[in-house]
Amino acid sequence: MTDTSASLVSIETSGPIALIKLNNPPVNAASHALRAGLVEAMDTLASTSDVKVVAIYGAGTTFIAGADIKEFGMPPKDPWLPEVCNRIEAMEKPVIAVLHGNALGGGLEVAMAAHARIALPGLTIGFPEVTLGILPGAGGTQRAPRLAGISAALDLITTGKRIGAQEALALDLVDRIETGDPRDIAMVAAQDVLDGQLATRRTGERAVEPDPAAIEAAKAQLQKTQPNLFAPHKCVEAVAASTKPLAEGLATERALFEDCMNSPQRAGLIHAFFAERAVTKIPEAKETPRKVETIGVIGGGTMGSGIATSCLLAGVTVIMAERDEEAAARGRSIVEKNLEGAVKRGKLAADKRDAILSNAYSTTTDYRAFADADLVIEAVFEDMDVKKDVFSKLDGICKPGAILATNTSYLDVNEIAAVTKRPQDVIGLHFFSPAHIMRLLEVVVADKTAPDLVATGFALAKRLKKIAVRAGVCDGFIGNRILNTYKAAADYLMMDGASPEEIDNALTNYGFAMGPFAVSDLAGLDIGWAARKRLAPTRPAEERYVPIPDRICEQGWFGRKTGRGFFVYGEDGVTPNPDVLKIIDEEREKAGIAPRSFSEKEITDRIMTAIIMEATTILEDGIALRPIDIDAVYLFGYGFPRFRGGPMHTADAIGAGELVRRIEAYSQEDAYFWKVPALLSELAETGGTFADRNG
Ligand code: 3H9
Repeated sequence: MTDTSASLVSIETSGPIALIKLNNPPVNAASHALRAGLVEAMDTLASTSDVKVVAIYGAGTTFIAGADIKEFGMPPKDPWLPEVCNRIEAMEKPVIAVLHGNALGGGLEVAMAAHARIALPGLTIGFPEVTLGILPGAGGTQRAPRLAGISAALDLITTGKRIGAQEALALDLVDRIETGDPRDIAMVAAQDVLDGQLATRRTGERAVEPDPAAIEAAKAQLQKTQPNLFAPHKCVEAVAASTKPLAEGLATERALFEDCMNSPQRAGLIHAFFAERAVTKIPEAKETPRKVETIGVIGGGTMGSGIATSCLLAGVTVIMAERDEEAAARGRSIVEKNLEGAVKRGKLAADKRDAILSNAYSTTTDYRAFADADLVIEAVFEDMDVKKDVFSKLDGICKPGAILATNTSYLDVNEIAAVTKRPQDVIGLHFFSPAHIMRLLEVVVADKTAPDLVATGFALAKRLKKIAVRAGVCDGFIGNRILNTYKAAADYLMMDGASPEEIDNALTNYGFAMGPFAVSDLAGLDIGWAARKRLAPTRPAEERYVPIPDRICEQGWFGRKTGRGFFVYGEDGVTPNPDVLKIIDEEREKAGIAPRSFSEKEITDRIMTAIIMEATTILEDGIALRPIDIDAVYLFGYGFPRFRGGPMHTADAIGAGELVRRIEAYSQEDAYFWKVPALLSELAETGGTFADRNG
């Protein structure tokens, strides 16, 4: 046996069998070097007469996780992945692919260009391209229908969903499932080809059964569910071309792929992909996290129960404290309902749920039950005195080294930590409701928080399958501080002439999951009301105050939970609240405001400018580490349109100069609210971008 190359692509030959090992850690991305190596290997083996069969497999944990996303946006370098796939398919000698770990996007395309595919049981396959704003551009839209049929190919390609080996086998995307080491399986499978035990065939030579009904159904569905997105519609067009001869279909795919690559949505979605990973790069990353096996949760309301559910689903033992038995029972029933939801969604087996409830979850009315807990998270009422009381009690009860965390969404974590004798063990872990569903976790680092505590927060987030973002202490941290400004801008628009419905519609048309007024109704208008009352004594006289939300709360309308807020939540759907429209008219009249109309563009321009303005001051204040951290907070916690990449990515797309111009124009109306942050002026003057500051 000879190992002819120690590079990313190495060949090992054994008589008539050649094995190609791909070794490009961590995920064997099809970078330029890997692509070039694969073509070189094909050329070498084509002319090695002793070799009769070729098998490709991946080293490490995976086959190929796709094209190298880091190369997107750079000048393309030959050979492109489509050429690599075509070269593999064109081989005279049979080529098989052995798939383990992930065969995603370009990885699956390489596999489909081979003449047979063997899967290992833990394999995940899929076409995530659409989630990156592109389409499978290396023959995936042409070869998947040839193997799995148009309907199944459309489903995989337009959703980006990932499936396992069994499902791949059922769809004929793989030919066999074998258990063992990828190299050994490659060797055996190659021998099987030689022995006539494994059939091989070029995918491109297969015919596609036309399915116009499936194409039309996919188009109609996407028009309804994804009208704002560019790539899914192009995916359908590309798959529709698969009934043409291969070369023609591939040419159509290439043209549509280029359209996607040139779309700003592609840049936004890829930025979102990297944002999810960039946020883990924190100064404390090298610290060893503390052990967290048992967690105490204080408060069994929606938030506390959501946190408990999230921890239980991750295999952590939870003790939940409430003030009396009745409240504890209520908390328990919410956790049970949440877990039942997980069972219904297929995320949890019913017997596992029963085991969790009997072995890993308990309730108490006595904080002494937390004596041995590794971490206690309080999710009690948002009131500084209440929180201080909780923390001083925990300080007296919890073991040394236990982590004391607050889930406060606004309050000063330094002040809370100061009531304990162990401020180094105090941290903010700000979950978002519903906490067992929402992916964002703000890890709020107070002045004295120990570095290993920060690392523990991030490790816990990973375990809970959440995205942690490091934040400093200020009123509202990253997310809610921006939200306050966002909501104020929306309130000013409402006061000056736009209706809550018009504002929400403008934002949802822009791509937000929900508009600001629907969000307030969902969160509960009483929460903002309490915060406004708390801040009233310190509110500067120059600040413009919109009394409409207070007037709504005075009626006892707190949003969804009371059936009424900015909107009415009736059996026949959600409609504008006519009484709120009356309140708005009254308040405008009192303030002497003649309402004017706002176009959708003006609404979104003002709101986006307000968001970016506050986000920039957050950066200046050092509350967020980098612009991309702010993007992650808004993408994963606030329903910001993913295809726009987050507020700071959007700021770069708008341009600092234009943002400064807008703020200066708006400040003619309200110079207190609209102020140009120094950093934005600097970027406008120097031609710099926020992206330059992502490190
Ligand atoms: C495509 O294939 C287009 C084609 O149709 C071709 C057209 C011509 N490239 O997620 P992790 C990095 S589009 C470059 O933390 P995990 C990632 O940034 C592509 N880098 O690990 C991270 O780097 P760092 C379609 C990539 O174990 C490190 O690898 N494919 C790529 O939790 C570890 O990643 C996809 O969309 C990449 N393709 O999950 C697959 N993938 O350490 C995207 C990862 O510096 N990838 N990195 O932060 C994934 O879904 C997950 O990474 C995977 C591993 C499941 C593979």
